[in-house]
Amino acid sequence: MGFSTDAIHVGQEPDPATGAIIVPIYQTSTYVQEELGKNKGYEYARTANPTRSALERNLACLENGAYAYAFASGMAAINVLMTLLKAGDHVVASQNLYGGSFRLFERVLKDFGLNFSYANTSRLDEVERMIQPRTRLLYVETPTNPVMEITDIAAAASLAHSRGLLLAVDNTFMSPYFQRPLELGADFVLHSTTKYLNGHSDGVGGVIVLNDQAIAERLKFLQNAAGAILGPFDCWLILRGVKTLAVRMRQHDANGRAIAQFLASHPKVRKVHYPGLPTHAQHELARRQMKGFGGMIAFDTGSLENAKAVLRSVRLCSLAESLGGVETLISHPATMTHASVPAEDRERLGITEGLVRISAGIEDVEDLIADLDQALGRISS
Ligand code: P1T
Repeated sequence: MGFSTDAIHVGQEPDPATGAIIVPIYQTSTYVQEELGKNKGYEYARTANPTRSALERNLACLENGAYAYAFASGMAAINVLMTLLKAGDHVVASQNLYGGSFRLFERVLKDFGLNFSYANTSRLDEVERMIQPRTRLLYVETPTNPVMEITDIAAAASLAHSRGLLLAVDNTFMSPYFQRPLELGADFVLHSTTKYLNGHSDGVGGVIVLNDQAIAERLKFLQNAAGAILGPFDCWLILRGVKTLAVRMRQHDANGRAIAQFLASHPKVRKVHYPGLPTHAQHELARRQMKGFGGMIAFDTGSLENAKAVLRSVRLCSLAESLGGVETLISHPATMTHASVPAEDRERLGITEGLVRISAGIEDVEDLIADLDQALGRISS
C-alpha cells in the first residue's frame, strides 16, 4: 500500500471488543490473568501495552522495518540504543548532532566506559580513519541539527558493514515520508517522535526501528528492563499525528523551500543552510537520497546582536526549542539546543552566535515570510 494508506491503517484495526475505529488509550498498568500462566498476551504495562503495540507496528511499517520500540523521549531511545554496547566499545558519530545527543555521549555514557569520536560523516574517508578495533557503531544524523549537513546513508552503510560496524541514523529531521534509512542499508533508524511524527507539539517521545531479529529481541528486553517506555496517551497522540504525516510533510517542505529562497535573497542574511538550495554543498546527494528537503532551515545573521534583534521582533514565529510541529518555531542554537557543545566546537561547526534556526510550520507561507521580513528589517548593521 501507499505511504498515507499505511500511516492511517497499519496497526490500527477496529477494536475487537467494540468496533471503535480508533485504537483505544489502554490506560492501565496491569492485566488480570485468568489463571496462573494464562493471559491474553499482556501481563504488565511496562512490558507491553496495546496502544503502544499499535504505534510500534505502525512506525515499523512506515520506516519499512520489521520491529519498532517506542520510548519516553528521543533521548531515551538513543540511550537504550547505546546500551546495546559494552564498556570499552567505541562509536564514531557525526560531528554535528543535536546538542542533547552530544551531551548524553560526552557527559553520561563516557562515564560508563563507552568511547566516542566525532567525524564529518559527509566525508567517509574521515569516518574510516577513526575506526578502531573496538568500534561497533557508526551514529549519523542526516540532515544534521542545525546546519543541515547530509551524509550518504548507502555509502555509510557499505563502509560500516565492510568494517563490521552497525549503522544508526537519526531520521528526525526528514521523517519516513522523505527518507527511509533502512532501505538504504542502515541497521537502526531513530526518531524523536516529539517532532514531525507527533507533529502537534503536544507530546515527547522516541522510537527505534530495525530489521535484525536477534538485536530486536535484545532491544525489547532493554525496553522492559530499563523501563523508559512511552505512555499510552502519548502513543495515541502519535498514532493520531501520523495519520496526517504525508500532507503535513508536503506543506512543511513547500514552506521550507519558499522561506529558504526568501532568506537566500535577503541582504541581511549571510548564509542559509537548507539542502534544497543549489548552493548547499550536498544538494545533489540530498536530491538523490531524500524525497523532499523538509522544513528545517538555519541562517546566519552575522552576530549575536543581529540574531537577538530578529528573535525579539518576530510575531508569528514563536521563539522556542523543538521542531516539527504545525506552528513555526524559531530558535538560537548556540544558546538553546546546542548550548552543551563547547564554544570553539560550535564555531567550527558553523553554529555561530548569529545562527538562527527555523522549523517552518504549515501556516500560510506569505504570512511567515512577511513576519521574517519585518524581523530582519530590525537588524541595524
Ligand atoms: O527531545 P527528545 O524527544 O528527547 O529528542 C531528542 C532529539 C534527538 N534527535 C534529534 C535530531 C533532535 O532534534 C532531538 C531533539 N531536538 C530538539 C529539542 C531541538 O529543538 O532541536
